[in-house]
Amino acid sequence: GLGLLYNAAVRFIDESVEKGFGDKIAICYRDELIHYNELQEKVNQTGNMLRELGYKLEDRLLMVCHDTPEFIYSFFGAIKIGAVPIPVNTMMKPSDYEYFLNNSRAKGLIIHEDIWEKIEVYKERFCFLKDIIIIPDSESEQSGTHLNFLQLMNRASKKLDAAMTNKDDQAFWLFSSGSTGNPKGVIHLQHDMEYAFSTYAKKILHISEEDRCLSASKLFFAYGLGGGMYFPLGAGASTVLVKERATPEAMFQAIETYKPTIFFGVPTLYGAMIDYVSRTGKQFDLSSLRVCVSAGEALPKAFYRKWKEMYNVDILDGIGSTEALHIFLSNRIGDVKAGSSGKVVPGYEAKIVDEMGRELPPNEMGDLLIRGDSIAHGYWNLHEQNKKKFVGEWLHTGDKYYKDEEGYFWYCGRSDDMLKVGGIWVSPVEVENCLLQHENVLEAAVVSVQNENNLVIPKAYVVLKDRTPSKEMEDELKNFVKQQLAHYKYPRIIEFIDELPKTATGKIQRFKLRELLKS
Ligand code: 3SK
Repeated sequence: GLGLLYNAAVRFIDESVEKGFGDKIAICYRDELIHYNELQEKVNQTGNMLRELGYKLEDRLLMVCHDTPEFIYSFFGAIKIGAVPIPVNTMMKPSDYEYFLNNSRAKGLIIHEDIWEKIEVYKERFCFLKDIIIIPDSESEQSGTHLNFLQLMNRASKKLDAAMTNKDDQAFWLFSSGSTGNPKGVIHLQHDMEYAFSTYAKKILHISEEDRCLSASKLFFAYGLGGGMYFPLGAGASTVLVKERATPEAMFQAIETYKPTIFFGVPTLYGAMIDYVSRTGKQFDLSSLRVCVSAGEALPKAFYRKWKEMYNVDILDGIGSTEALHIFLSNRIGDVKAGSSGKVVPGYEAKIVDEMGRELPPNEMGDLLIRGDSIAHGYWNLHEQNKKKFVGEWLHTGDKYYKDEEGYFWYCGRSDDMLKVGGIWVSPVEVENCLLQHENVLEAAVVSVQNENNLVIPKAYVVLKDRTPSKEMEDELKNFVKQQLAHYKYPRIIEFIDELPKTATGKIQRFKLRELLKS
C-alpha cells in the first residue's frame, strides 16, 4: 500500500554520498567549502530539528531564505521527513508574506533574520503559523522569543531515516504570479527534480561531477533552484552560492574566485555584464566557463554574439516555467540559432495550436503546449485555473510561439498581459492597482516596452486627476510604486495621457496601447 519508496532528498543528497562523492565539494559559500559528507549531516540535522518540532508528512514550511547553505539544508531536510518546503522570493513586501503564509497555511516559517525584522510587526496576521525559525547571522546570536535555526540544527542528530514517501508525493511548492489575482502555489512532486535533471541538465548541459555551477538567479526561482542546487547536487558536482544581489561586479568576482564551469543568467544580466566591461574597460578571466545558460526572456542575438566574441563561450538560450519546473525548449552546445529558444529538450514534447486546439504547421504562430513528467501536479486550491492550465498531460504555457522548418522555436509574446522584467514575472494589474492608490491618479495601464536591446521594461500610461503632468509627478509615482511593491516591479517609464482606451464594458485595452507604441 505504500508504493515504491522514493524521496528526493535521498536521491539528491544521500545517493551522492553513496556514489562516493562524500569528500567532494558540494557548496562553495564565501570562504566555506562544504563537502557532500557534511551536507548530508546538515540536511539530516535540519530534518531532525523539524521532526523534533513536530513536523510530519505533508506539513508545509514557508522558506524566506537568502542563497546560503541553510537554504539547501532546510529544503532537503524538510523533504527528507516528508514535509513540504515552500521557498519564496526574498524581495517581497510584508503583505506578500502574509499572503504566502495564509494561502499555503504553512505551520512553520524558516526565515533569515534581516527579513524577519521587516515583517515581525505583522505576525498577528499570520493565521496558521506556529513556529518561526530564524536564521541569524551567527550561531551565538539570540533570536528573541523565536527558534534559532543554527542552535537547534547543530544540536540535532546527524543520522536521519527518510520518511516513507513515494515518487508522487508532494515534495515542494513554488509560487508563480499571474496577470490577475494572487500568486499561485505550484505543487511539485518528489520525482519532478529528477525528471528535469535527467532531461535538461544531463542531455542538454551534459552536466557531470566535474562541473561547478553558478546561478545568478536566486534559489527561490524555479530557474535558480535547478541551476544553483539540484542540477549540481544530482551530478555530484558543486554549486557556488552568492547571498548578495547578482550585480555584474558580484558575478564577475564570483566567476574569477570560484571558477564555475556553468553559469546561469538572464538576458538583462548578460547585457549589464557586457556593458560593465565596455564602460569600465576592466578585463575578467571567464575561461573556467564551458557553457552559459539564459532563460527568463528571449536573449537578444547581439548579446549572444558579443559574449561569444568576448569570452569564446556559448550562451544557450532556453525557456522554462515554474509549472514545468525547468527548461523544456533550448539551444544546444554547438547548435545555437541565435534569437530562437532552440528545440524541444529530449523528454518533453511541444506543440503549437490554434484557438480550437488544432496543431499548426511550421511558421504559424499559436499557443505553446508542452508535455513532460516534471510538470507540476497543479495549483493549490485553484480548481478553475487548473482546468485551463493543466489539460490532460499538456501544460498550456501561456506563450505564443512559432516553430520553423528546422524545429527551432521562436518566441512571439504572451497570451495574457504578463510582462517578464529581468526574467521575473510582473503583473500589469498589480502595478496599475498600486498606481491607482496614489491620490493624484485617476486611471493607469501598464504595458511592456522594449529598450534598445529588445528587453522588456514596464511602462505606465497614467491619467491624472486635475493635475498637470510634470517630471516631479513622474518621479513621485515611480517612488510610490517602489515603496508599495517589490522594487523590480516599478514602471521605468511613465507617460501621462488624457484617457485610456477601453472596451464598451470598461476593460482597459492594453493591446491598443501596445499598438500606440509601435506607431
Ligand atoms: O523563465 C524561464 O524561462 C524559466 C526557466 C527555468 C525554470 C523556470 C523558468 C520560469
